[in-house]
Amino acid sequence: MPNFWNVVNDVIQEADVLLLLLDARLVNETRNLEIEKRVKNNRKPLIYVITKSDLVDRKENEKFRKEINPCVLVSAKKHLGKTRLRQQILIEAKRKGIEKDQVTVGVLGYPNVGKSSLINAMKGRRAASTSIMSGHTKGMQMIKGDNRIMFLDTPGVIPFREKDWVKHTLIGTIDFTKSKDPDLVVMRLMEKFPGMVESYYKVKKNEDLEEVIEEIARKKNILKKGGVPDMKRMAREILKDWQKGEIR
Ligand SMILES: Nc1nc2c(ncn2[C@@H]2O[C@H](COP(=O)(O)OP(=O)(O)OP(=O)(O)O)[C@@H](O)[C@H]2O)c(=O)[nH]1
Ligand SMILES: [Mg+2]
Repeated sequence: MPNFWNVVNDVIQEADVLLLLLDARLVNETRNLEIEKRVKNNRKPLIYVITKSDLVDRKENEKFRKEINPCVLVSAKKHLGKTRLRQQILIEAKRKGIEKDQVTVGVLGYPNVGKSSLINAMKGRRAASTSIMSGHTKGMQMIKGDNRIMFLDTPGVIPFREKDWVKHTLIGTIDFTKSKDPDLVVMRLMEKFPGMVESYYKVKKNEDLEEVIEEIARKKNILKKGGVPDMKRMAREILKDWQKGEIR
C-alpha cells in the first residue's frame, strides 16, 4: 500500500478540528496513536468517532466512552449520531476560539473504517467515493458538509511499524481476497468474539477452532476432492462475511 502519511500530515495542518474514526467492532485495534500524537503536537482538537455502530450492541461501546473523550457514536449506514457529531464539531471549534464561518474538519483513521461513508452521510448524499476494498481513497478530497462544515477526506493509514497482518485482515485493511492464511485470521476472530461465528453459521461450539471451520465447510458443502472440508476456502468465505458486516 502506498504511503499516505504526507496527505495525513497536510490535513492535520489544514484542518481546524480532526476526527479519528474507530470501527465499533474493533475500537482499540483501530486507534492510531501516531495520528493522535501528531494531532496533539499541532494543538488541534480531536474527536473520536466510533463508526459502524449498527454492527454492535450499543452497550458494548458505552465502556469506551469513558476512556476516550470526546467521543461520538455514529452509523453512516443507519444515519445515526449525525446531529451529535455536528454539535460536537462546532463545540470543539468554539472552544478553540475558531471564529470563522466555516470549520474545516479532517477525517482520519485506518483504511476501511468508513471515513468516506461518514462524510456522505453528513452531507446527505454521495459525494465521496466508497468501497468494500480498503485503500480506496487515494488523496485528500474537500467535501462541503453544509454551510458551517467543510470535510477533508483522507486515505487510510496504519502506524508505521505495525506489521500485524492478522489484525489488518480483521479490520479490512487487507481484504479477504488477499489474505494468505485466512484460517488463522478466522481463528483470531473466534477467539476475540467467542460464539459469534458459530451462532451465525448455526454450528456447535467446540474448543478446537479448526474443527469449527471444518464443520461449517461441511454444512456449506465447501469441500476438496474426496469430500474433505476445504478449510482455506471456507475461512475466506467467513472473512468475506465478516468484512461485509454480515457476521455480528
Ligand atoms: N454496516 C456499516 N458499514 C459501513 C458503515 N460505514 C461504512 N461501511 C462500510 O465500510 C466499508 C468501507 O467504507 P468507506 O467509507 O469506503 O471507508 P474508508 O475509511 O473511506 O476507506 P478507505 O478510503 O479505503 O480508507 C464499505 O463497505 C462501507 O459500506 C456503517 O455505518 N455501517
Ligand atoms: Mg475512503
